[in-house]
Amino acid sequence: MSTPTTANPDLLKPYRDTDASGASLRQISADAFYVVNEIVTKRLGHIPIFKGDFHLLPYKVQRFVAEKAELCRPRGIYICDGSEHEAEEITHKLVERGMLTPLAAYENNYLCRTDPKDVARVESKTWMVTPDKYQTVTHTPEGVEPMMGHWMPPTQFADELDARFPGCMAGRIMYVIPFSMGPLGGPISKIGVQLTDSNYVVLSMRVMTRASHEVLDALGNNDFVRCIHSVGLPRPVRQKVINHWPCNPERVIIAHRPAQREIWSFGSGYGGNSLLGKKCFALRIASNIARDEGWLAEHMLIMGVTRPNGKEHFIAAAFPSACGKTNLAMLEPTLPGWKVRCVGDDIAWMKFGEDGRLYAINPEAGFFGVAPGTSDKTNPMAVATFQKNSIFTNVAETSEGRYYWEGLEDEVKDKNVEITDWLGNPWKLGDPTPAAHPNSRFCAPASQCPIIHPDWESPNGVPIEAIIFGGRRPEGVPLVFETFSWKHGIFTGGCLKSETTAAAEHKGKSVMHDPMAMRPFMGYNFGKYLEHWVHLQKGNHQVPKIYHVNWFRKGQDGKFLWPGYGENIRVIDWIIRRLDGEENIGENTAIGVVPTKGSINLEGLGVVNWDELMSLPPDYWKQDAIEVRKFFEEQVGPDLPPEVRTELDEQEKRIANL
Ligand code: GTP
Ligand code: SPV
Ligand code: MN
Repeated sequence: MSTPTTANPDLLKPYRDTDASGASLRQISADAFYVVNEIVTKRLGHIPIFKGDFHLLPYKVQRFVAEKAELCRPRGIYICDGSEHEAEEITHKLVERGMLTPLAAYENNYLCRTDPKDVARVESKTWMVTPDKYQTVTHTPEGVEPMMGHWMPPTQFADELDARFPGCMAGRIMYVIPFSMGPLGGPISKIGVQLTDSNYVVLSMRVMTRASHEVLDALGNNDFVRCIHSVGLPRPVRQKVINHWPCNPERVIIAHRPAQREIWSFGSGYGGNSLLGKKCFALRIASNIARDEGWLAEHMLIMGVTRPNGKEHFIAAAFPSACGKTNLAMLEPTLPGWKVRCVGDDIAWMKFGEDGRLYAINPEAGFFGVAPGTSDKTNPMAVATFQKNSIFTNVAETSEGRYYWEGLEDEVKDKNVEITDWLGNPWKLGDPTPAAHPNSRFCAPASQCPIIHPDWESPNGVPIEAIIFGGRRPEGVPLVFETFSWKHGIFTGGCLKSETTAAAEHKGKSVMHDPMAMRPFMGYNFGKYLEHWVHLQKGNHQVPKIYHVNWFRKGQDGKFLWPGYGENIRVIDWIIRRLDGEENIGENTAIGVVPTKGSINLEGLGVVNWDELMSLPPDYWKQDAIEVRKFFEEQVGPDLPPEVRTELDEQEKRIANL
């Protein structure tokens, strides 16, 4: 491994250095640049480059890598090129080490088991670092903890970093992953560089983002989002490493500096904690960029729905984590003549075009989907997607080399097949503990989805006509309703609530506020966020109609009242007919326009209790109105935009008359 001593002559020219917000543009002379570059390469001199050519990196990336390498002290640096060969090499190593197990029944599918203490996002340890507290959180009364966003002052952040990152990669390799969120070079796309000491993260980022060497060429002198991730367990390791999964659960921190477009993650290797392109970049950081630039970064799926008449409509939908986005995005319609194609299953970046329509791209390149509940019956398209080149984390495994989880009971042909649960213990059908962790996930390339939309990589995106909000609401909330206006839709999104799921650390099932399905992902003051939405209705902007759905209402017997999954096309049909201007299929209620009896096609469904499914129990809604008022007063308070406050007041009056 050669030790670089001189600077790359190509780089010996003046360059423009912008801070991430573009605020301070300063010029550095060639001389000054030479000095800086000398320092950078000298620093790096002690750390070998295992792969890639450091000198071919754009200068800003060199400086980023060198600084962080100096801080984290890895035993070597590996610059990823995103190639197949690279993935094979890393996979091979992980199989040898026992971190990945090939699932022999498929092509290039692998199982990974984490340390059981590292299985989900950790909301309580996720922070936004801003000089002013109220850039991050709303003004809440004394003693009321803000629910949306966690603020950390910069001074504390510096201490927290100092206590964790120096030397944190000792004995490990620091991988450098250049990646693009969105099609490379697209007008809405953005570039990031993630440093990580987890090779599992490298393999997953390859699937979830467009990670390649071309990203560096496209980057040039432009800025990029800086992502620094460490499992937080330098070698030699003192504690026992479980399942070959290094992590440091007691010391987890996931911190964002939005002004610097920078993400620091320590201690966890799983999901949104470590695949920093996903929630950290594409939601928390991107929502800040979006606010500055006048667009939206949202926790939404994007689907194209073609009706029997051949006309296609694009819809975006925001549901909280583990509430059905992946399933809706890949829905297999039960109604004849309908076709659904998937653009994205988790995140949408949306920007108004010159024609006034709202265009959405999926910034991701893969699906990191909830495994339990996914089957040929519920989501055959997801199943088809992950038959090859996929990583399964914390699922169970059969002796035939297949994956297994709750929901696949009927698909196990040989009932005597041996199953090993996610913890590595023998498990039998009917055992009381779950075979797979409830937040176990598949990680699969979106391009493998049989119904991926032909325009899913269109750099300009697809035009959105409707936005749907929804959550798990076991009682009171009808299957579907249309909101009265853009502003009423924003208010309704702001009221979003859902039963908690295993996607985060919350224990037990309780209905929690999850406004706009963004509570865990809010990148700045929620009141300002609502204001940003409100102000998008201007000029020639054709704002989408906004709907609310609830697949999860339960009857007296505790069972779901609605069959869900592929049958949800019936609700989409109603929504599209409304978009088309069919007035007589809806009736005004206190909370919005609810389907008139019989206006949703239920043909062939068997018994559906329409009245129970669609009713608005007055007692429930009066109680809810009090709670919603309290939520907005306490949690948003003076930051609540007047337009949304008006909606709150008016809905309260309507509900009082129920
Ligand atoms: P994240 O990836 O965490 O953002 O989740 P998601 O919103 O994409 O949720 P997903 O589609 O993975 O669904 C989560 C769980 O809800 C799975 O176990 C599904 O089987 C279940 N689910 C999805 N759609 C429906 C539905 O229409 N009805 C019912 N009853 N369950 C559903
Ligand atoms: C979610 O929790 O909404 C997810 C999974 O999509 S994670 O990437 O872990 O955030
Ligand atoms: Mn999600």
